[in-house]
Amino acid sequence: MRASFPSPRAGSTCELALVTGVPAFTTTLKTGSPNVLQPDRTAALIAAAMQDNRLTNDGPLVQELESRFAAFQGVKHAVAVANGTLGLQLAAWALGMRGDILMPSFTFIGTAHALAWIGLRPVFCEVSRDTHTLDPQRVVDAVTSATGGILGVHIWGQPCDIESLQRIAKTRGVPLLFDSAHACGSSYRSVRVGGFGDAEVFSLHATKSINGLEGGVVTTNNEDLAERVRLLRNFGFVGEDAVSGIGINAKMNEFSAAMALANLECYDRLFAHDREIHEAYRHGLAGLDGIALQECRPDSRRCDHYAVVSVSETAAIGCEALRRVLAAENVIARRYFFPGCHRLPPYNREHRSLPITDRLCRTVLQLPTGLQLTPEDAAKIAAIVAHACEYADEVEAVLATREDAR
Ligand code: T4K
Repeated sequence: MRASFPSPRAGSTCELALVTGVPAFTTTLKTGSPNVLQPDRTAALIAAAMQDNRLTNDGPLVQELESRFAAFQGVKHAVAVANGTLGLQLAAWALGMRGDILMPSFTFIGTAHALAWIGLRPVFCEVSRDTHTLDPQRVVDAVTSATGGILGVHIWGQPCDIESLQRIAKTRGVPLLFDSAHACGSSYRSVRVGGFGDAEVFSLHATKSINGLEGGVVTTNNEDLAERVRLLRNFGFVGEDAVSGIGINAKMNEFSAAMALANLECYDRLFAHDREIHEAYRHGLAGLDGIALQECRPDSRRCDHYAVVSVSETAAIGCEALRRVLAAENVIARRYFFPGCHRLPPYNREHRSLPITDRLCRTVLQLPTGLQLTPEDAAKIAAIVAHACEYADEVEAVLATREDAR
């Protein structure tokens, strides 16, 4: 193994695994690694569901999850669905969204795909460089007669500038939907997200803070809208053999609900743990030129499930080089959402100039969080980043050798 690594420069004191071949962590730490907070409780709930032979189709665990989730997010209605993507589609459909939907490009490709799949046209607007969420002024600039809705994304759990987006949507008379896939537990001006705009959509994917294997929740304070989403998620059935109209299968199953319920019960533990992880990263990265942990807007409180680091042009090391340094240490950092939806097919057929989005895609890196690591591990990762900055020249030289060898 060791032979595949270049010899450290004579006299070098660089201790990075990229150079020495000896990783700092023996277990791989992954950005997005699922958290299972109560395995025994989850297993017991699943066993009971099997015992009762109640597995899906609006079962008791799904109903329990809906009522607990609504209480948790402080919203009147929560409709559980099979995943966040379907949740976005159902909500957009139920809201009667048509034509062009103004949304950020700086998001998971699934956000754009969800709209395009049901015949809507994502129109990408620029985001704010500080919050990474839609820049309201750019939304105003992008409105045309074809605009049929606005989709804000609370990226990294950071709530959008909700008040401004609500004002724009109201003035233009278009529906406002929030992709809250990352935002379980986040709040805006002391109010938990979930009841803003016309509806919000959460993801309970295994990689999210509340893990339901796969899953999503549509939330709203509008009873009629919630009812429409309920009908849509179950083929439009209003009785055993009558339908209200077109519908689809977007039902959550009981196993997913069991996992999500058990995790939701212990959310505070994960929330507090991730806060400590953030603190360790913040402390360890402080003082590094051009490298900083992304902070929450002062008017919001964010769940800290994502640890987002910006690696700007003034940093000693580049974002991709840093990702590779960390990978050699068994730390899997991610470059969400490189290269940006507007640069991926089919959306790249239209040219959109989004310099802030492009820059974020180039310079933003996500680090591991969750129960897989301790705050001490996070401090160690931050120390690796600092060490990589110190030995940036050596890192670049090693990476160049690797490229040559390909
Ligand atoms: N809107 C936004 C803003 C979103 O971020 C998402 C989803 C959606 C909408 C759509 O919601 P859903 O329809 O998904 O409910 C993940 C997820 O698949 C996706 O849900 C998520 N966003 C997206 C940001 O990330 P990857 O590509 O990161 O997953 P993957 O397989 O690389 O897993 C991450 C790491 O965790 C890997 O190192 C492997 C590890 N892992 C993963 C799973 C699933 C495990 O160790 N065990 C596991 O079971 O996509």
